[in-house]
Amino acid sequence: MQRSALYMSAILSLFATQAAQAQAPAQPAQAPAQAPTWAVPPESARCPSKWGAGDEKGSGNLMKPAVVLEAVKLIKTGEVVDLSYPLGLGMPFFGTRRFDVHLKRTFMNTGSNERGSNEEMILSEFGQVGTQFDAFAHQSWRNQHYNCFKTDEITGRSGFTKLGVENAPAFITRGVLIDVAGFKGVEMLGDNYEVTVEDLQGALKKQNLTLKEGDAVIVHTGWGKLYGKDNARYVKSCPGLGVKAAQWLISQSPVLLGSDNWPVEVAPNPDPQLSLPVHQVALVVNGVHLLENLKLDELVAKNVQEFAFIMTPLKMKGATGSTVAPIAVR
Ligand code: UVW
Repeated sequence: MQRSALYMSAILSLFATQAAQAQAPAQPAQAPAQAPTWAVPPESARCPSKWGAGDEKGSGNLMKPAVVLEAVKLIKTGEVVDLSYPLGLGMPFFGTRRFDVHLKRTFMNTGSNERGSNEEMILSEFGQVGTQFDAFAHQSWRNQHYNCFKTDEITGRSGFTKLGVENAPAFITRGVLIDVAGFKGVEMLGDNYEVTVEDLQGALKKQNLTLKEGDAVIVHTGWGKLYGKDNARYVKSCPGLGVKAAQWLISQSPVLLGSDNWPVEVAPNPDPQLSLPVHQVALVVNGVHLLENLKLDELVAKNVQEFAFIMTPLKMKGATGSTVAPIAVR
């Protein structure tokens, strides 16, 4: 009897400790040694966005007929270069993402012509696998997204009710490849090399190009050499844009920022207190889309640095992004 009372009291005290821990505010794992190198600006500096209160298109607003007409002038030979990887076995995944294809094999239809039909069921995060385009629903600062939409006010059982990828336009614009790896004289930048403003400006100068409003700006790091070949290393870290480099590019008013790595930005960030801050700089603070896992080898091999960039994200209502198949045409 006495023993069971002691047992009960031990269990109750364990529950009490767990309940107290659950209620306690989350504490940082360790006290930061110094202030972080970047923080999300206050609401007053972010909202309303430069495209107005309630805007859901962000940089998509830059896709205007004049931009399309300028882009098609870059098409001289009609050569098309694919900028995406096939979706399927062997592609690298971030975290628990997946892409499972279940073939629904031949169904023989009735009729003398013996028509066979095949189709498939795919279980996947269509918004966030393969060559992928990030919409503004994808990232937040705490409970706030681009233009200060609040996560808990724009989410439903079947997706986001605001900022979903269906708000993105079809992109037909000038594409500019900034070959940072080439500028640095390497095939591939180091595993966590931070691309700087000087790298971008130096590469553009070497390429004799300047950026224009509405450009699809694509940064070549060479990291794509690992895609499908050493996936473990590909997703463990990557060279890419630092915060200042992303801010400088965004100050040039691009329609999107893309790269041949999985997050566009350097990962992990050199500041150990920050988790993928360029995702917030672009998607949350400035409303600029990101384009990840681009296949740039052919573009680089052919020395194509200015081209017509064409891409239409899938109109998945309320999705955080879209797997895409962009092309460069020259
Ligand atoms: C992350 O959240 C890491 O997503 P992605 O880099 O695919 O945008």
